[in-house]
Amino acid sequence: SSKRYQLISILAEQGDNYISGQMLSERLQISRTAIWKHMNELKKDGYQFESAPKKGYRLIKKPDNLNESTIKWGLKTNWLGKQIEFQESMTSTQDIAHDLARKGAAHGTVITTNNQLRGRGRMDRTWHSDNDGGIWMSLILRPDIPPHQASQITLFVAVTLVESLERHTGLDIQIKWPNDLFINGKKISGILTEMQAELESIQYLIIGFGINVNQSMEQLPSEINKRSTSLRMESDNNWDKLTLIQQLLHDFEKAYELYFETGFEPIKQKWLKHAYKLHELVHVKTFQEEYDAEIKGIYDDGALIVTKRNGDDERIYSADITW
Ligand code: BTX
Repeated sequence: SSKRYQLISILAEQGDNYISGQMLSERLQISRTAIWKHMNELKKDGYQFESAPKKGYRLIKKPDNLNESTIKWGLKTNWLGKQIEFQESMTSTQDIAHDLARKGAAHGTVITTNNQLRGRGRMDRTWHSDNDGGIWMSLILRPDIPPHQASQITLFVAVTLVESLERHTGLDIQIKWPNDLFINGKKISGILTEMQAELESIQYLIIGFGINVNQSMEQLPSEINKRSTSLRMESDNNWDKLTLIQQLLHDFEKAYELYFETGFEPIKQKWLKHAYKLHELVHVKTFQEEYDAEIKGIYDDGALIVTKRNGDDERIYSADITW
């Protein structure tokens, strides 16, 4: 309930200080008995409170498992994650997100789970996520942009995830067009952008991303474990998913606002800074043809620009790039 989250955030604001039951009751506009009931529910989630006569209450411990309230507690965003849908297990956060968005879920709604039974990538490929080693998340966004601008958003998301993950883990991360993140030549994350749009306007975007966080090599399926990796494998550190999620959401919100202020150019520059195989020869496979070409950059509409062997530049909107 929203009163419960308000209660947690008020207590969190106080830090080590006590706040009186009277004060809580005034700020939340509920009775002291109701507050006490909410606290009992929160204890079941792993929160611990301390109470002292004449002083009131303070929060002394928050649970470290992932759920709606632990993600919200200490989340420093203004609109991203005000609504969070969490379940221990989901078919795919994308599917749940589409469902919620159709029913009118707000811009900034976050859907996340500890494991997906049918995680998917582009073109119905499987995204292996039936374990709690990763972050599996979808965001519902309702930007006021024309549908053709949505491909910029995919590149924006890639840049934002890279910068956030680099900042908090210290690792070096590259972007493989259009939507994969790589560390040391291995895939660590994939991004899937889906949208519901009319001719002129976007109804909603669903940004899905999966990040391998704490899996060991053995925990990744054998079909992919030579080509993929996790933050833990690259850093010898077990990462706290809850903290990473809160940092990601906070960084994402800031970057999103900045993108709408400054436009695509800064994103493009950052993208190029992190581009994997820039100016190198790769193999391009589109629906129509296959050829070798050199990666030259990206275009404002999100297309990849490659230079073919005969010197011609080509803009690519949909393709698999390999080497
Ligand atoms: P993609 O089609 O570019 O990549 C899918 C390919 O990546 C697979 O065919 C496989 O080779 C490889 N792969 C599968 N699982 C993993 C993994 N865990 N780590 C590394 N490589 C893998 C990329 O699609 C977009 C993926 C988006 C996933 C998120 S998770 C939250 C949301 N819900 C959902 O169902 N999908 C998105």
